[in-house]
Amino acid sequence: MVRWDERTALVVVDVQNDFADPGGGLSVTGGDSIIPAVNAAVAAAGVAGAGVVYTQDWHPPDTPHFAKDGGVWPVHCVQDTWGAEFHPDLCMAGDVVRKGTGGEDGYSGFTVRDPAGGSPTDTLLDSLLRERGIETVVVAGLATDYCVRDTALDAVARGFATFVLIDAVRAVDLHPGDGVRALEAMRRAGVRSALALS
Ligand code: VGL
Ligand code: ZN
Repeated sequence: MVRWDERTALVVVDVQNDFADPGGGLSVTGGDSIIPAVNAAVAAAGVAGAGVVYTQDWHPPDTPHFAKDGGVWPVHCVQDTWGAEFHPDLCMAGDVVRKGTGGEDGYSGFTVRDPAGGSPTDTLLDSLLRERGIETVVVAGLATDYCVRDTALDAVARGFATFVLIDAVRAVDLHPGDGVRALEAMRRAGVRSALALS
């Protein structure tokens, strides 16, 4: 059970058209079905004075993140396109942290990786949480087996008490079972599971 308070922040990961809409460039099966649960968490956080931060995958048209440029993914979340916009049903009530803006690779909301050297640099997420005195991070969004997993693992590694809302995440499941394995990896690292809807 998450106890929402001023020292807790909900991090909503990449609930953007390309992931959440069935017609999106990297559509996650059932991606849009999590939105009511995500919105319930946004509302619960708001009532309790907890923070809400939204991450936004924000790629340039050419990036080694994409298969056409040597990476693994179909083109998705290109800056200033429909696919990169937040899903229209998502309740917005907080700051946005963009990632991948300069063509960097990586999945976590906390870091991006230089596509050449692979060395990580921080996004604004960590400083945003720390300047508000956040101690607990609650993660929801897309996708369980990539950006949700890496964001939750980074949160726990950075010393935040960390929860994942299992009814407010969905997996890409490129290989069957990836989502389940990601939840297991999070659990092993000390991430606790909770429900957005109860
Ligand atoms: C993501 C693959 C590529 C995600 C982002 O948000 O989980 N997955 N870019
Ligand atoms: Zn991406």
